[in-house]
Amino acid sequence: MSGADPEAVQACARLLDNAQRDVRDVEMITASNPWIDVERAYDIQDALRTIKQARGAHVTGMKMGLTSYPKMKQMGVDTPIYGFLTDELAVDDGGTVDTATLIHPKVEAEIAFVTARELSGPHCDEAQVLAATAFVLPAIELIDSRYRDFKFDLPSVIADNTSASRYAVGSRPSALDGLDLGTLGVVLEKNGQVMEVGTGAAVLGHPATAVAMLVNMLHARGQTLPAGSLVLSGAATAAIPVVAGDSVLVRADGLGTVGFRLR
Ligand code: 0L1
Ligand code: MG
Repeated sequence: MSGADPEAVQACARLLDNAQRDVRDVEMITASNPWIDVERAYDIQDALRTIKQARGAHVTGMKMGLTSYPKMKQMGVDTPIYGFLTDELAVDDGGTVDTATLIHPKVEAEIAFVTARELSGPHCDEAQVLAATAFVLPAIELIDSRYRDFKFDLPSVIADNTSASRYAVGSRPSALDGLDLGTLGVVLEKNGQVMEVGTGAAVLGHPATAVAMLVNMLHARGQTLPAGSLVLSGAATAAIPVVAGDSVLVRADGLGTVGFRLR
């Protein structure tokens, strides 16, 4: 970390951690901390991860966010963002999520990668990601911004771990042989009804491109993506709001399904 007051970084991370634990929305963090740029926002995200690990959470993977061109345009940015996943966020396929622990949840369909080898930047590309992929899985990400009304700017959402809240991956791993993740179709259902359809191409043209971008972004912060990493590559569909009583399911061509219920 450089260029930021470590105490101020810690205070921001604690505020966002408390908001999540207390299920309480807060104003976007840059409103009262104008010094937070993208680099400082990743410092806050790192501090948030350290706070959670100190409490016993284990990092289970990484996620890419803002990977669709419409979302990037809406935020006025040309680069996606990344966050981390922990065991506290993992939901079993077919499991249940308690909405009393959530502020204003939305779900989106994703494709998850599990890597067989370490990947490092700065020039990681789609081919390297595919060569290093052990298998892929259908995934659902539940995002739940800690910011009031889901309103934030880019540094604020990075500091808030890219709205990461829960995730589930399918139970059946698929090797890449014969799969074209770029053209693969994805359906997001709620209560048995199709709500959104998408393709792998909605994720930066190809989900492996998003993973390569993650690796190159990690390199810029002196990190690599270790072998055995789970990566949520980004939304293949728009995110839809969910409430207690809803059941959500993702069907991805050739990858199977994954779902959970909210109570
Ligand atoms: O996973 C995502 O694409 C979410 C990134 C953060 C923006 C949002 O909460 O919509
Ligand atoms: Mg997502």
